[in-house]
Amino acid sequence: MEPDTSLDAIVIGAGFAGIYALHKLRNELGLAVRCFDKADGVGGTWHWNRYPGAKSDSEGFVYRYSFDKEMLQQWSWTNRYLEQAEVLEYLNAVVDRHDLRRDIQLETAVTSVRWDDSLAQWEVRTESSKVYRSKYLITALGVLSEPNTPEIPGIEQFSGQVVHTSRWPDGLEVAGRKVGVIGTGSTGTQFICTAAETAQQLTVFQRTAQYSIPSGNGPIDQEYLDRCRSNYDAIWDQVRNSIVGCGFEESTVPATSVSEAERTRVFEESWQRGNAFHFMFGTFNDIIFDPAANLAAADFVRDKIAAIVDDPDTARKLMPSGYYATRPIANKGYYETFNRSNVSLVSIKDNPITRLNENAVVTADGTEHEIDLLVLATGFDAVDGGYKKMHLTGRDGTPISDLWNETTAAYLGIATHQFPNMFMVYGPNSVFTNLPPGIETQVEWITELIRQAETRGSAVVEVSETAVRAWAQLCDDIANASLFPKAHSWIFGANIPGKTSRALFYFAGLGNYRRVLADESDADYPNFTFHSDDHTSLEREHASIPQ
Ligand code: FAD
Ligand code: NA7
Repeated sequence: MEPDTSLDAIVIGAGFAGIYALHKLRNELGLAVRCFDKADGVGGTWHWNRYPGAKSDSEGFVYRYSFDKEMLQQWSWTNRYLEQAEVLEYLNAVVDRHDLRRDIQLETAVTSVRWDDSLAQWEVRTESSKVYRSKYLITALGVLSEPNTPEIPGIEQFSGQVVHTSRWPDGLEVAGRKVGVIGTGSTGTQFICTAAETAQQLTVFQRTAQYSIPSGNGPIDQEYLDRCRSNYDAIWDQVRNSIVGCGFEESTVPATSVSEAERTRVFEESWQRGNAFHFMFGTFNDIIFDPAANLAAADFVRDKIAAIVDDPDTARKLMPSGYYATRPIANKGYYETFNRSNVSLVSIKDNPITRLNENAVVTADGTEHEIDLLVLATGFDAVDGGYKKMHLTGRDGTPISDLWNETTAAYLGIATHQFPNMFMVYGPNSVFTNLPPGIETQVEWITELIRQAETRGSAVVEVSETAVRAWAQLCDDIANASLFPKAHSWIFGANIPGKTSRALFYFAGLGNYRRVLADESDADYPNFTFHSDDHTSLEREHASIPQ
């Protein structure tokens, strides 16, 4: 089949990142762009994750794009946090407003991508064996897109349904059913709170107890919307200069600098206010750095669990014991849910699952926990999962999985050596933040880099290996100065058996991250090489400055 050579850029993924990349590259730079997604609708995360209770845990006023000022004034939402359907509707509206749908090709899984050095182009092959070539490749594959599905012995004997939360089929109801759920991360806890309301019986299989902070979710009114709308310039300014980009000022006060009574007062105020990011970053500034501060926050949550949960044994099982240092989890009434008579908790740390039989989950103590629906809220092969799944090869046929075998890394989370003209949105080592402002930051920066390449008539833009390694090291160093690596979680790849655990994010905050990006572009991209149009000579127009 003849390749389609009509495109300047190919975007893979039609979530927040891919939609914006298509808009910037096509509508602003005037490139010929096509966006592929294997899903049958746009929206990425919000297309795939339709489980009961799916919602944002960033507050709605900052879980959106900032670029479309008119839309910020017009678009409404109903609760402090956004329901899955609301985000999906919003993203579809963005696609239509900016006339993007005609260049989005759905139900198109990209199965292999190859850099062709002789043509200085990317060759993209889809599941239906169609081949496309383009100068630029934007991978917007999503940090939480590739499901982690554990193998459970006996699954083939189970007569009920097994479903991963990120592949929830339309129309699947939990009402009146005997539901088992494995996983108590952000997803599992959201599902548990909602499913408990209608399931006949909900059995929660918990491996690691989590710190769940009240979200404070509830309806918002017109006054709230008006306040957001009239303050948006200031809101985005604050977000872009903050650490986690969640729309509140991070604290500058160490927990260890105040009395125990004052600490308790501040934690209580945040607990009542709601928002898990606020509890971790808005109360004190040392919770993820200082073990004593972390212990104070953790003890506060444990005391709450003891006070909320009626059954002492259930309360004991729900109490987390390690550092409070995973991505914060927020729910409305998570611990309260375990006081319901139709909800039971099984600690599979103490009593592991051994197998499924025809109608039950069997645990090591021999108990058969009867269910007819098993929900896997077991998370994702985060950040690089989608890259490794796609057969992606760079210069000299180097597979990305080989390049990342030792160190999964990308300079600024955006580019890696051996993969010229390929720009990742939220590749490894991107900034740890509320994602939409992080995504906008990256897409805007990538757009400017491509604009530069086009203005210079460059055929190839490539980052130096030195820069990639130095950035990954910096991300490790920053992470290692915090308590984050001490908790077992997907933000270090530690949730996937066999995956090397290392910093998959830059933890110094959005404000600092944006300054690093600005320094790179203001200094005329010292860590990138722009090769001339005569790609065979690979003549350097631009010297790379090793760090
Ligand atoms: P995605 O939305 O994941 O989109 C990636 C797309 O790429 C997918 O549609 C996928 O089908 C497609 N794709 C991947 N590989 C291929 C391929 N080979 N071929 C074709 N298509 C491909 N973040 C926050 O900041 N705040 C929140 O409150 C929040 N809540 C979340 C709740 C849930 C349940 C989940 C799972 C994630 C949440 N996140 C949250 C993270 C969320 O993923 C991001 O906020 C954001 O939606 C990511 O957008 P994206 O475009 O980068 O990736
Ligand atoms: P997470 O945070 O990775 O949580 C996954 C959960 O599933 C967690 O409780 C895991 O326990 C559990 N898990 C994973 N594998 C197994 C196996 N094999 N057996 C038992 N339990 C298992 O994913 P989420 O989807 O909840 O959240 C990801 C992000 O999405 C989140 O941060 C938001 O941004 C939205 P463990 O803790 O590993 O013991």
